[in-house]
Parts: sequence; C-alpha cells; structure tokens
Amino acid sequence: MRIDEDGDGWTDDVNGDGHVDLNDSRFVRDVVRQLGREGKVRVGGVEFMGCATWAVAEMRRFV
Ligand SMILES: [Ca+2]
Repeated sequence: MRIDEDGDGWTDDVNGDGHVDLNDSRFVRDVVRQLGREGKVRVGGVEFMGCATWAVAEMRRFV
C-alpha cells in the first residue's frame, strides 16, 4: 500500500510535516494498526520495503 493521492508516482507527505521520509511510512503503519485495533479492517501485516517511504499492509475488509 502506498498513499499517492496526487498521482505523481511518489508517496505523499501523509503526516504533513513537509518531508517524505520514513516518518510517513511510520504514520501509515500506525493508522493501519489503529484501524485493525478498532476492528475496521483485518490487518495481516505491516512492514516497510526497500524504499523507506513505502509501507505494505495486507488488509481484508470485514463482510
Ligand atoms: Ca511527512
């Protein structure tokens, strides 16, 4: 999973600090984990890949 709402092919500054870096991946990870704790999604795992600005999660919506 990568947040790229402006479609420029790069991860967005999701935490709004003006930089795209590992902290954005951490932010996404924390949001995904929180959604899992709240029972809104089922999280299979969250981890970072090569590029520090990528976060990967496996999520399945409850049906
Ligand atoms: Ca940021």
